[in-house]
Amino acid sequence: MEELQLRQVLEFALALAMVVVAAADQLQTLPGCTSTCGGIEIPYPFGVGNSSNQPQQPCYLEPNFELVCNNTNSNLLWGNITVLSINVTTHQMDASFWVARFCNDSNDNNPWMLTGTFSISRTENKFRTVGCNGLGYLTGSYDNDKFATGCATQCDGEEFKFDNGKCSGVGCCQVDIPPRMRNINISAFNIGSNFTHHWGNCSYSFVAKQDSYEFSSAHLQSFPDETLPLVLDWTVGERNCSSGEHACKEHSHCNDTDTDIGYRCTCDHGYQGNPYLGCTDVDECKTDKHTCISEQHCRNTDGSYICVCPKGQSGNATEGEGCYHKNAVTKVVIGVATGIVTLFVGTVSLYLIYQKRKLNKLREKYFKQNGGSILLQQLSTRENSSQMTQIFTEEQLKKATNNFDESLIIGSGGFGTVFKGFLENNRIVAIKKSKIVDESQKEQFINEVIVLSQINHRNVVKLLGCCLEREVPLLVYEFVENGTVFDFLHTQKKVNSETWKTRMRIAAEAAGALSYLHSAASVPIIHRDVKTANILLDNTYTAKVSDFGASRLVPLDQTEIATMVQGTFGYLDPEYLRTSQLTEKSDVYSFGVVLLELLTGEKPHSFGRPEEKKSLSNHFLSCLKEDRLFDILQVGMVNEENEKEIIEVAILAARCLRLNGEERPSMKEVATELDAIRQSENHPWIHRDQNLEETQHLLHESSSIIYERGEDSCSHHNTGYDSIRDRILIALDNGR
Ligand SMILES: *[C@@H]1O[C@H](CO)[C@@H](O)[C@H](O)[C@H]1NC(C)=O
Ligand SMILES: *[C@@H]1O[C@H](CO)[C@@H](O)[C@H](O)[C@H]1NC(C)=O
Ligand SMILES: *[C@@H]1O[C@H](CO)[C@@H](O)[C@H](O)[C@H]1NC(C)=O
Ligand SMILES: *[C@@H]1O[C@H](CO)[C@@H](O)[C@H](O)[C@H]1NC(C)=O
Ligand SMILES: *[C@@H]1O[C@H](CO)[C@@H](O)[C@H](O)[C@H]1NC(C)=O
Ligand SMILES: *[C@@H]1O[C@H](CO)[C@@H](O)[C@H](O)[C@H]1NC(C)=O
Ligand SMILES: *[C@@H]1O[C@H](CO)[C@@H](O)[C@H](O)[C@H]1NC(C)=O
Ligand SMILES: *[C@@H]1O[C@H](CO)[C@@H](O)[C@H](O)[C@H]1NC(C)=O
Ligand SMILES: *[C@@H]1O[C@H](CO)[C@@H](O)[C@H](O)[C@H]1NC(C)=O
Ligand SMILES: *[C@@H]1O[C@H](CO)[C@@H](O)[C@H](O)[C@H]1NC(C)=O
Ligand SMILES: CC(=O)N[C@H]1CO[C@H](CO)[C@@H](O)[C@@H]1O
Repeated sequence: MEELQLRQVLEFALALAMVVVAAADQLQTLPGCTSTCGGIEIPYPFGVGNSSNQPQQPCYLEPNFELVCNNTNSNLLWGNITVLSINVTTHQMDASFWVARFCNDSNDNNPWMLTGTFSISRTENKFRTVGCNGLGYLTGSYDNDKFATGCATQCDGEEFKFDNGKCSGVGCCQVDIPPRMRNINISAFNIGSNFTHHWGNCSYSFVAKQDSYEFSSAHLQSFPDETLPLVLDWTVGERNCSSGEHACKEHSHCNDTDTDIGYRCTCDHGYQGNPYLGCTDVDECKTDKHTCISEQHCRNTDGSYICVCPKGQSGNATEGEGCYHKNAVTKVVIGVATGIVTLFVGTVSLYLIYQKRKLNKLREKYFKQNGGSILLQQLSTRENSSQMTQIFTEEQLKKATNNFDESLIIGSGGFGTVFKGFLENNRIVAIKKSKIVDESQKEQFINEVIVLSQINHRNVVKLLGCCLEREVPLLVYEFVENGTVFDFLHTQKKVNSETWKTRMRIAAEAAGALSYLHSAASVPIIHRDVKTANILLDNTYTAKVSDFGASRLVPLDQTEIATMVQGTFGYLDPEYLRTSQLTEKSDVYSFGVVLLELLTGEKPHSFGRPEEKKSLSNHFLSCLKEDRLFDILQVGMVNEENEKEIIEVAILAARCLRLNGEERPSMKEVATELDAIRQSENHPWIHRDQNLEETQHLLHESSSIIYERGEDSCSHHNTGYDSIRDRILIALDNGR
């Protein structure tokens, strides 16, 4: 029951809504105004009286549009013209107007009309005269100028052929209405007085809608109509569109193309209705105005429409084209492909974001682990900013080395790899990438980085900065061009006394640097890996000690011993190996080996040599013991002048190589002694004068060394310098 009632209510509401919509659709008047009179619609701007809603509100736009409805005979009057219809689209008004008549030499009717701004439609009307002696005039005025037109028709004879249905000029003549014709006055006359009255005695003239009158010969005797419809063109106002305000409402526009007085309003394209009240959208789909295949393919839009294919189809829904079913398989494939691509892109981007975050976190972690915060703290308290250790980002160094390009490797070994790098300011650097780092030595490493970065010694390779964002920190050094002393020595084939001078200088410079680092810095810095491969040469062959202290990064675990032996075998302090006690004297021992290399041009250890000569230091010492020093020196280097120097250096080397670290000279002593030897080299007269005394001293020195060891034997070569044996033996006797 209730359901039924509800349905009824709904149906009623729906019906009401439809009525309202329909009413709104047809609304042509202002609210509260009479919309029809005698079945004739009265569209705004025309209107009758005032609005019933608002008594002071006229229903018409201007006085010119005021109509009167005679309720008695339901006549709609515009002045005393009876209105037949009004069209807001064409801007025309049909009205019935009197026919002028002339009979028996007298005017029967002479109608006239004041049209105001309205004009007689040229396109719709004709001026006609009917009669056989007829003459018709149409006069009108424009502004104050009067003008007239008209036509005459005469027909004589008893048997006359008329063109019924046509106003051909026989019995009926017609002329066009002149433009801008207003306030008309129609007159009809008979031509002359002598005419036969066979065809009737009257003439009729009228302005009428073209097809509203059809001539017939019968009309010559009795004209059927007192009135005929004529068409008036109407416009609004007296001014044109460009003169400001107009009465055109929404979705309409003002048009004065064809008007001489006033303007017209027209709905915009795609809209319909009364432009003086506001136009509404045309639902083209409901009309036949659309070009779609059918109404089902049409979607109305505001002011227009679109043609669409039904769901699941594609193509062009415009007439003549066509919609077609999408291939289901294609659809699935496209769908799946799109899904996969979306998923892939999504996953990849998520993964990349995740990786990036992970990397950043890792970098932060390593930075902390590698003592980055300590370093930052240290740096912040530092005053001299020019000496500042730079903290490089991993990105910077990757860029500098073209992502650690193998072609930029300038050295590698147990410690890791050294790359040549180009910083953004075009500075060339050497970037050292260590292999593994001992966790417990992180702080020590940082301290060393700080200390080393402060060192500004011309014979120490400068540490420029580091990168801590990696598991293993990267160190950035100044780039030294001419390779290592090791390469310099072992590629030199021919030697002479000049060679010796250069080697002496290199030895003195390296010793000076090591001495400085052992004593001058606040914390003694032990190199631990002094060897010719770690002494670099710049473009003026100035020695630069490198890898200083960094060797501490290499922990002494099992794997590292192997690499250690590989890299520094032959230089290693035997005492340090035995006790694991690291002192400055370990560097002194290694430096002793370096001196041996400079003296002999031999590698510190060579498996290619016979058993007793494998270790250069042992071989050297046994040679010295057997007074065969000149057997082991590089051939071609010794001459009369430098002989003594060479002996002095050999003895210094032997002291450096003492098994007991405490008996070795300090690095400072070594440096001082080397400088002194070089001094005497520069002043040969001193050398000669003190020759005997010096030699005595030398012999004493070497004797104490030689008796420390007694193993290996020196192989016999005839060098022509055997006499030194005697001198050394004498010295031994003296010393003991
Ligand atoms: C209609 O309204 C006008 C003012 O707009 C007023 O002068 C006139 O008297 C009104 N006519 C009637 C019949 O109320
Ligand atoms: C209305 O029409 C009747 C009959 O034709 C006429 O007598 C009357 O005067 C008309 N009224 C007006 C106001 O025109
Ligand atoms: C129309 O009305 C005017 C007065 O308003 C009158 O003078 C004229 O004769 C009338 N014309 C016709 C054809 O009735
Ligand atoms: C007005 O004229 C247009 C064009 O001739 C026609 O389509 C329309 O139906 C007419 N409107 C009325 C209300 O007579
Ligand atoms: C015109 O004259 C004829 C005859 O002379 C007469 O019968 C007729 O009534 C007249 N018509 C008019 C309108 O006076
Ligand atoms: C109309 O024309 C006739 C004849 O030309 C003339 O007598 C009459 O006064 C004119 N009427 C008006 C209102 O102009
Ligand atoms: C009028 O017609 C009569 C007879 O048809 C003729 O005799 C007379 O001359 C005509 N008058 C004129 C002015 O044409
Ligand atoms: C509109 O009217 C103004 C005067 O009111 C005139 O100067 C102008 O030329 C007119 N424009 C058109 C397009 O008729
Ligand atoms: C203005 O009206 C004329 C005829 O009255 C028409 O040809 C023209 O297209 C109209 N212009 C606009 C913009 O509606
Ligand atoms: C549909 O076809 C019509 C007529 O061939 C063409 O004007 C229109 O641009 C086409 N529409 C689309 C969306 O291709
Ligand atoms: C058709 C018609 O009524 N004709 C008349 C015209 O007037 C003359 C005299 O004035 C008549 O004789 C005709 O009969």
